[in-house]
Amino acid sequence: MSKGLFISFEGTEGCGKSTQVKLLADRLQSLGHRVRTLREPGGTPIGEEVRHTLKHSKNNAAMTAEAELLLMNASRAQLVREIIRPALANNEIIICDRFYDSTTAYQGHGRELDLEKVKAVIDFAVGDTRPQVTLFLHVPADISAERLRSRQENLPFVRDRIEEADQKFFERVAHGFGVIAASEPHRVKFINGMQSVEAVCAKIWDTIQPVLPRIGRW
Ligand code: Z5A
Repeated sequence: MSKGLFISFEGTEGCGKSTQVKLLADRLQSLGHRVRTLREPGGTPIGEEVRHTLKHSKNNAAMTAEAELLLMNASRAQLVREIIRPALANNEIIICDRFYDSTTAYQGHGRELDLEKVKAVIDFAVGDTRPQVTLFLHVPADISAERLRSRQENLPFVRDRIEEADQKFFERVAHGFGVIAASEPHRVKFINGMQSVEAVCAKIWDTIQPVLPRIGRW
């Protein structure tokens, strides 16, 4: 009998993942499912410290691409073993805001690290714990940047090392997500993130609903 369900959300910054993670979790919970929402990097006390180091620490400016790759996967290795595996064994639904496709896109394509080495690090971090369904929210780069800008206008400024990368980096990341989606169409579902929040939510539901009966209801 299959155990739990593991769903990941992927896409470039501001594509609407966090908005849709919450909407999907609320809907599943209202139907009686046990749902756990997580984010990467982070999701555990250790992972949240690693997240701070990766993004906001005042000492992180000199971080190398290799250190970034390993820290992302240190956070992931902890999350998989501390939270995801026990929750799946307990028949819960995991919804994760980013998982290893982000490493392939950002550290592999974006930072231009060797893709085979990136894959080996990911494999070591996750073992056989992999999402059954990945929702790839696609928005063009200019919309991604615009959404981030408008959100930041309403929040106090917090420096983020990864967001300081140049435009070419983000173009490579966007290309990387396209390559991933094309290479694994059975798992990675392309969702047009340019529609209204409600329309994106409906499309996601159409994708997720058919896989729910496999794990039943509680
Ligand atoms: N990273 C990595 O390099 N390697 C890895 O392995 C992993 C991650 C796991 C995590 O940042 C960073 O780590 C990220 C990748 C890297 N770096 N960058 N740059 P994060 O967790 O802080 O943030 P994020 O994952 O990039 O997502 P985000 O910026 O929080 O955006 P989002 O969750 O995709 O979007 P949102 O918050 O739901 O929406 C953004 C805004 O758009 C907001 O104002 C919404 O109200 C609005 N919105 C949402 N949907 C719509 C629609 N449909 N229409 C119009 N407006 C909308």
